[in-house]
Amino acid sequence: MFSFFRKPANPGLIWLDERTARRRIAADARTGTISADEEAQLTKFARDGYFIIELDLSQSDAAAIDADVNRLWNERPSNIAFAYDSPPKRFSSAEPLQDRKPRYRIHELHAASEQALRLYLHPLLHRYASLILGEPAVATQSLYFEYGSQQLLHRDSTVVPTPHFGRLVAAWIALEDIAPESGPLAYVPGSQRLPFFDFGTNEFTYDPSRHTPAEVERAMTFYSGELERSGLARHEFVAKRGQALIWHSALMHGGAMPADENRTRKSFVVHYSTLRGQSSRECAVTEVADGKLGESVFTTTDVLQHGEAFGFANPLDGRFLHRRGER
Ligand SMILES: O=C(O)CCC(=O)C(=O)O
Ligand SMILES: [Fe+2]
Repeated sequence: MFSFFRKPANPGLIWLDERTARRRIAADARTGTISADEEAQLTKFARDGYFIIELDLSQSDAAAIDADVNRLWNERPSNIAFAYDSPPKRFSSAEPLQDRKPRYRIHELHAASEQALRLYLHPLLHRYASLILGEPAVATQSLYFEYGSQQLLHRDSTVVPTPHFGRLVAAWIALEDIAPESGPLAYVPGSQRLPFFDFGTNEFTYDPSRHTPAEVERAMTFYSGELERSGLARHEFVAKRGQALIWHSALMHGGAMPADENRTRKSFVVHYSTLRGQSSRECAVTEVADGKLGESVFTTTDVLQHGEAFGFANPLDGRFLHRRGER
């Protein structure tokens, strides 16, 4: 009805954002292409921009990840990186007593932990990521958090670049029962439909090498204004170990402010893009090389496979690309 009065569609749409989505999901269920569970979850995703599933993650699986994280802080290898906000640093430059503190994250833990690798290539997550993207997915990166991230609400498609805007989906997995005071994952159902801030001419992804702090400020003001105007409610995911929340690349989410930031909030995040659209994966680390502080950028084209699940190998084990931002 009155479809010609509808606002222009958001950029970066996927098939689940189209008006035909409900019909197509039902048709796929009728032909047996998707199961009844998948039908229910995709229907929820089309409406709310997320859904929650249960993964097999036993107490001892989670304990194995704890042990792997402890080992990284003890052995401090150079091919795994940790970070707060800025580009990550190699573990080899870590000061465990100072650096292992609230908000830190580990990049590509799957390269140093068998259980993290199992989650990175988990068949159920890959099945859903592929259904959402409408084609085979590839895990592009993993992030481990020991404490709440305290990240402001944001949309991944505007901060995690992908070759095709919006061809991105993410999964957040609880590695322990999450305490409400530890700063759970926060998210706003339905917010995937809000408009995007345009940095230029149809440019929606933040590029730290070109966009100024003033532009970032304008984008933040734009998004908080849109969110407020929408009246959409913010939820918190007080998850049990093994529960995973899968979200749309435009769903607003972040880390709630913890009442006790020293309370652990162990979680593992995997981002996925399309196997066909993404041929390599880059990662920058901040480090001193030739006496100068700057970023070294590495890349990999190696893709790990487990059954029908695909995921990029660790870029820090890959090829050196270039240095940038020498100071
Ligand atoms: O774990 C969190 O608090 C947020 C993580 C997040 O935003 C992400 O990995 O995209
Ligand atoms: Fe995010």
